[in-house]
Amino acid sequence: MNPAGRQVAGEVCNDCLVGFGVERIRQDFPALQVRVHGKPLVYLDNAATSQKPQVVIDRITRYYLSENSNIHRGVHFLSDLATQAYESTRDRVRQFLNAAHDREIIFTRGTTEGINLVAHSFGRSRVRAGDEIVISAMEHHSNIVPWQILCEEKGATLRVIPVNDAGELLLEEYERLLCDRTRLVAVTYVSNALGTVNPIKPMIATAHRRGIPVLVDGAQAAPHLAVDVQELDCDFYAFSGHKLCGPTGIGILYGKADLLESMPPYQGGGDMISAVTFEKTIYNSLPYKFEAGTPHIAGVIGLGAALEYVQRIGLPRIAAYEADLLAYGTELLSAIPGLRIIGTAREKASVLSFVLDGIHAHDVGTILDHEGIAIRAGHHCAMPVMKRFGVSATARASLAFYNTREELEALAKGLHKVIEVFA
Ligand code: 7TS
Repeated sequence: MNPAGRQVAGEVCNDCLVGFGVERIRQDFPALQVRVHGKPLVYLDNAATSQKPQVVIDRITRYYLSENSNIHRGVHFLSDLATQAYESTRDRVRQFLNAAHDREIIFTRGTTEGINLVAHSFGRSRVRAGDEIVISAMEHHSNIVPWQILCEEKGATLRVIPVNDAGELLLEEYERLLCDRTRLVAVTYVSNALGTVNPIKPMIATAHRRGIPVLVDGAQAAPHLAVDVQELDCDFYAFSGHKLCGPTGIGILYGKADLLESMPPYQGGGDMISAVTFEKTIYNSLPYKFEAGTPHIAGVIGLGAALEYVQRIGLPRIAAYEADLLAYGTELLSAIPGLRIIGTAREKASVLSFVLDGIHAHDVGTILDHEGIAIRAGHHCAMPVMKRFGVSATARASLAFYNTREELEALAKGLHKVIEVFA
């Protein structure tokens, strides 16, 4: 409670511990008040991007209104202010991930750029002809294509951990794939297409027993699961701000300091150097070596506000609330005739991917849109896993902590309408 006795969003109060205080939380998100085709918006496309709370919008506005300046280079007041806000977000991210050092936190454009950074810098300097990179069958294209490009360039081979019919990784097959030629394991924590939560901690330990580093794609995990990179012992962890209540165009790559130290720069330019002559350039120290050019300063500052907001609610509470929602949504959808859920792993987070007998996912999405319900329909940038399940597309409802049971009931009602239209 604040001094006026008003409950502040995310504050742990008795009410929130009994229920979750979701109606109060929803008021923090202006976009949730929007009406679509004359109906209240039911936003179930959170795996694509989350909505933004007012505090994040306000923080970005404040930066542009009264703090706008470039960082790391000014001797003037505003530049100092912007630099402090930028660097204090780095420390907030370090705390969020429980990384050991601020210099292990690199600001990127998002998960995609984080993975490309590792593929270019680590990959190009460490991978040779005949080497192997291990990924899984449920990866987003962002964690497939950069490795394919690298393998093609180097004459290396991509190996793929298969999944069972529930959408769980076959861990014995994984162990079998690891060998002396494996240079890196790159695997997603949570699948965007299936919702599977992979057992990444034991998977990392398995790779480390063979001296193989592991990159974790945390794009879908960061909004739902508390992460401790030291406890997981992952070597790299990438995520995007925009799926976690933050702005688009900003993300994080965590890397262990000794690995990052040993890697060449990804891009050249301002800020990543300490001295330049035409004969030779001396690179800056971490993390700046990997942050060439003027960064997305407003995005970084907005991400800081988003992490503060999410941390005040608390990821363990978010995870518990969302687990209840997911179970309820699964129950509702399972009762719909002709509906098949794609991805039925024992450990799941946030995602309900499904197909309806004889109805294309895009038609499902279009009819639901008329009801004000936003879902995603398509291959979810995970074409190989669609193929694995024998479908070209699914309809996907993906949840956030501001969704409600009533919204899932609206989804189920909308799906009955879809079936009626095609009857
Ligand atoms: N990895 C996973 C597991 C993802 O779900 C996504 C985005 C990415 C990487 C790429 O993140 P970006 O922020 O760099 O684009 N996934 C989705 C999705 O499921 N629908 O839209 C984007």
